[in-house]
Amino acid sequence: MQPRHGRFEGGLTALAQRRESRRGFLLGSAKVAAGGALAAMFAGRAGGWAFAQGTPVASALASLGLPELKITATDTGYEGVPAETAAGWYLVTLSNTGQGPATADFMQLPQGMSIADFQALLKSIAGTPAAGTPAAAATAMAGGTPSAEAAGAPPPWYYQVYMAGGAAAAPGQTVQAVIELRPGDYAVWGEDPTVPQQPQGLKVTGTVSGAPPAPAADVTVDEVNTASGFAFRVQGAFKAGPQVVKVDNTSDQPHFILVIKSPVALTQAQAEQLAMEEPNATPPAGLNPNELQTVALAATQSAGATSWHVFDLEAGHYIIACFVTDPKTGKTHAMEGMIDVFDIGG
Ligand SMILES: [Cu+2]
Repeated sequence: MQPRHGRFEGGLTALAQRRESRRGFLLGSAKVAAGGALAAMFAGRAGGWAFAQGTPVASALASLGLPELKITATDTGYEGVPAETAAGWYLVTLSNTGQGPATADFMQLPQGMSIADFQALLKSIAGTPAAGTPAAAATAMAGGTPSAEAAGAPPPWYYQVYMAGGAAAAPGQTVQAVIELRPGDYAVWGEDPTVPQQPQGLKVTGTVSGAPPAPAADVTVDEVNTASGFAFRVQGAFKAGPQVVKVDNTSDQPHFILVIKSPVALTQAQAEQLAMEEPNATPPAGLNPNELQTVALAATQSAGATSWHVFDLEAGHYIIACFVTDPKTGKTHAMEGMIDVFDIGG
């Protein structure tokens, strides 16, 4: 179990933090996981979601006429997930009525793993008596074999299964995404073993037919392999207000895009430094880490997956990053180059 996976590992970090505060343990910590001051900021002190209130449901994706999966995330689970649906492209509309931020990611389960097995697996991570220690959870993940190597280890299947992606929403918010559901058995889950939403099973039958949708995108983010690891290739410019963002994973590992708002402008080098630094390292001058906020997320999608999202951004300074761990190096993708800065003018 050599791979280390950000999301699972992030959940572990989160567990430790939960004793102090429930506030930061959800998406922020889950998305940042191992590695770097930036990660630590979200795990412990920041990571609060800040969204424009009353964001209207974006019509840009709704007008495609795709079948819709209307899902409500509550403080305990997901409502509106059908037991079974036909393969194809879907508009996912996620409404969050819970107290904390919520994610609904559509991840196929590996061969032989039922949704009950997956729920039990997450429980074993989040609910072990010594929960909060990476070793305890890693042991659970590794099937009970204690090993320093396995600390925070993710299951290797995580890097092999199809993940369509999904949406994430702050409390009270409704967010839309367009994803491709290929045939198979899915878990709709929060991408973190410690979130309160119980994963739900979804069987997708038949085959995907017809051309994929082609909504006009304001920004396209290609997720690519590079000599040093991974990178975002951003085409177009992020702007203020709701916008459609196409995410194309053409690399060979899964990625998410965490959109982080910074109170101060950061250079690319500073952002990279944040991703590399030790958790307690001094942040760049002028940056109060507590003021970093998660404002949007394109949920994890596997290699070869394409999705569209509506990000509603305001003027300001931003970082986009992926903190999935590269099993080949043990580093987060951000540490390998999958981090960028951009500004949106007022
Ligand atoms: Cu990544």
